[in-house]
Amino acid sequence: MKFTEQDFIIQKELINKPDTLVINSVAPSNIALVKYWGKYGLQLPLNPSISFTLNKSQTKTAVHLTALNEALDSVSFKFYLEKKVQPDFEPKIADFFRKIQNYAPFITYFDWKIYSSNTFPHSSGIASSASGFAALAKIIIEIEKRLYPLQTDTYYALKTSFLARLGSGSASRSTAHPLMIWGKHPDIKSTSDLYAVIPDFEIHPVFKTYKDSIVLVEKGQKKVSSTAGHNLMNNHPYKSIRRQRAYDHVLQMTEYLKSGDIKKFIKLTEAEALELHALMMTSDPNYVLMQPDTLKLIHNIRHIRKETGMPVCFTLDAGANVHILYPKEIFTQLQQLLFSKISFEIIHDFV
Ligand code: 2P0
Repeated sequence: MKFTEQDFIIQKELINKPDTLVINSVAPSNIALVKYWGKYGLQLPLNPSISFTLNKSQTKTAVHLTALNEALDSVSFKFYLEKKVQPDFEPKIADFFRKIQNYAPFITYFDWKIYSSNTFPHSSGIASSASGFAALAKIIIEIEKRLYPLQTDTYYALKTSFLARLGSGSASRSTAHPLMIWGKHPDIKSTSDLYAVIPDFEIHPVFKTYKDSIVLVEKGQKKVSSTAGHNLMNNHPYKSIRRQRAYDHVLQMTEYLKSGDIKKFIKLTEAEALELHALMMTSDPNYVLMQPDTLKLIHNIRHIRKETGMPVCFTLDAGANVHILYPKEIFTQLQQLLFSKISFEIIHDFV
């Protein structure tokens, strides 16, 4: 079933308006295997991407709503992160509310207090915008369900991803488990640029319990904001070839995830991570986002794989941190050979 933007627009008039509402939600982070890099229009992806949804790295959000006498032109809200008012985050949230107003007009009938906390250290380089906007989108859909309860579960699920996308592209892939594809792919049914979908194939058991140990090589604010990074693709010399390769990679990745072909999975996952960084190194201006310790870890992971035959590999986000991916059965061996020798903080997450 496919939905259009038009399908997600709802009437402005409220039939019933509760005086107060408190709603909680939790949403996880995700790690892309084939990366989203570059966008156009209103948060639409230049290429399709596919990701594992994580479990431990989460944003928990609670909203307290108070009904207003009449709807405002924009949403009145305050945002608290770890119980502290965070005005720095307000412009991005205000922008999100503005973008979704057509699809959730009821948001302007309330005054919002938004309380968020992350299970991972803030500014650790783990994308809090993905889990953060996914958690907020879930809350908005929960309100919609209460005020307009007539739609199907599929509609609400896809609209959650649709709204999350308008907050942050990768957030569209943080709304369901264990795997999501965002971006239209001509050879994969039901995919859309508007929202992410759970692929309609059975994922091989080995990947259902895959682990992602995230090594926090570099904490702190990102060197290049994601939005600035995506914009670098607009005039990138490799834009069209990257697009074609991402199409091919998403299709290949779905094959490996189905068949459980870990060897090919490893080769493609690492190639995608390096391709993302190669794109940044060849943009104008260009960026080197890896640190010496990122490279050391990459070499170490490859060395261990070669010497022991263990199926361990890495992927990277748009930063210096390293995501180490492996089947859960080899955790103890990796603990001895690798993790115990790393001096950085490690978050042992899983699919
Ligand atoms: C991804 N990244 O697929 C890619 C790979 C980082 C590297 O999506 O501007 O925070 O909010 O849509 O989603 C990070 O970008 O950017 C990202 P916006 P987002 O996960």
